[in-house]
Amino acid sequence: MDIADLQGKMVAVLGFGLEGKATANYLLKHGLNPVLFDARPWQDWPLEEQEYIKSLKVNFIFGPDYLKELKGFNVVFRSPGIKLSDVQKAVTPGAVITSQTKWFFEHCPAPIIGVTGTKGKGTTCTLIFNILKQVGKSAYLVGNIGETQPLEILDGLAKQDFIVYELSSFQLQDLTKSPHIGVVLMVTSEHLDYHKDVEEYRQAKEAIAKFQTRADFTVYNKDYEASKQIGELGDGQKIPIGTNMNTETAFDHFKIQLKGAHNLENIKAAVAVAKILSIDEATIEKAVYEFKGLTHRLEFVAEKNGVKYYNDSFSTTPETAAAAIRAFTEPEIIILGGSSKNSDFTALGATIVQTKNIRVLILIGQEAGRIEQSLNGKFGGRVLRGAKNMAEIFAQIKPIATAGDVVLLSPACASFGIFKNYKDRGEQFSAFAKGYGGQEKI
Ligand code: UMA
Repeated sequence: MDIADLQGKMVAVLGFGLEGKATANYLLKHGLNPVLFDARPWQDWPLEEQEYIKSLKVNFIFGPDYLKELKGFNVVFRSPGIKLSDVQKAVTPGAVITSQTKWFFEHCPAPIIGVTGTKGKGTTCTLIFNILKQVGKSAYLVGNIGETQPLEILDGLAKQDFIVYELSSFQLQDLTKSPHIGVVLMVTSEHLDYHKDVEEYRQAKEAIAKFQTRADFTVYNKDYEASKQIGELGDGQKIPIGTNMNTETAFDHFKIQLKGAHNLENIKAAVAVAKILSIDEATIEKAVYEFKGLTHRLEFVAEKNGVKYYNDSFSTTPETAAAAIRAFTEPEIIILGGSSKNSDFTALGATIVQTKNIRVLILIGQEAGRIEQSLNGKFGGRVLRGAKNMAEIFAQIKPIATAGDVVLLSPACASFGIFKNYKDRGEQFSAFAKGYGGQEKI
């Protein structure tokens, strides 16, 4: 289906967040007249958003019953946060359900390097993007990372450009085309509040490799069963990576600024992609050594009185928190907890018990109790609970942190309840660590 095929059709844009806005603008630019749908009632939109929506001069159907109004629409662009199954149930039979990502994949003239995995996607994509930029390629970084929106750039793309696409399971699940280079990082449990079970979550990611031809490539982490299963799909040329597999490039580990063993896996994946693209060793090395990582991902934020503070607020799963915990040999004070995503904390609990350099756990939010239970009473350090905001967390840290300690925020949980989102949580942590957070409060 091409843009011209949409003329005269009833086109719906579902969800008016980042993706919905980009999609609506793309359709409007092409002379179409989409109708906007969103579960959020009109009166709940901030005034400036209302003004913006009005300025588009399109019809919109907002409110909790929005999906009921979908009947009769021929083409529906779904935002990733809206469940595909809900949309399938709501549309008239025969309607085309697509999305910004699906449309982009079907129309992009440039090779797409797609990266998926439970965690590490953003870091790996950014490193690949940096390597491509380093060799002077015209590259774009798009997708779940949320920077450039793909439909904003689609019309201007040419064959020689490169697209680095961070793909979440929500974006991958209905694709019928795979990227030219598909990267499958570690895949474990995540988003079980959205997907029915781990199996559905794994299946949702299959499109990263399933539709590849022999001219394509899959880089996958063979250490994770689910990654291996996904990576082995399709006809692409397979490049497994993993802990026991060295990249041909020998890195000086002291020069790598990214922390943690899991980040070495991300580096290996990015290097494998660079090799497929025949990028020279010196360029790869330079990009790897210069890369400091992303904000809120095991980011070093401050050192105060010999105590180092690391912000890993993006860590919203037990697996990522365990990986962050293992990244340090110094005595650790760890902040864990938040709102629930139905995660299983058993393995995280075991990691905490086994990691002898953990001095203190500061447990917060709804999941504090379940995390404490996962320790089975075997944790030798101190457990502090009850802090209700970042000021109270730092009030607990101050009297106990001593020179040489690492204070790590790697919550293993979503942030809602105490913070607006993971960014807010990480920003507040960084501000307090640097000494200017909430000064008027303490
Ligand atoms: N909405 C509905 N019905 C629903 C759910 C949402 O109408 O059932 C509406 C909301 O009221 C809101 C709009 O849809 O107005 C938001 O749409 P969205 O949730 O799809 O969010 P976008 O703003 O379009 O952002 C999405 C991704 N969000 C999700 O996948 C939930 C962003 O990833 C992504 O950066 C952006 O597209 C650009 O591609 C966020 C994320 O949390 C950061 N991703 C998950 C993750 O990384 O773990 C997958």
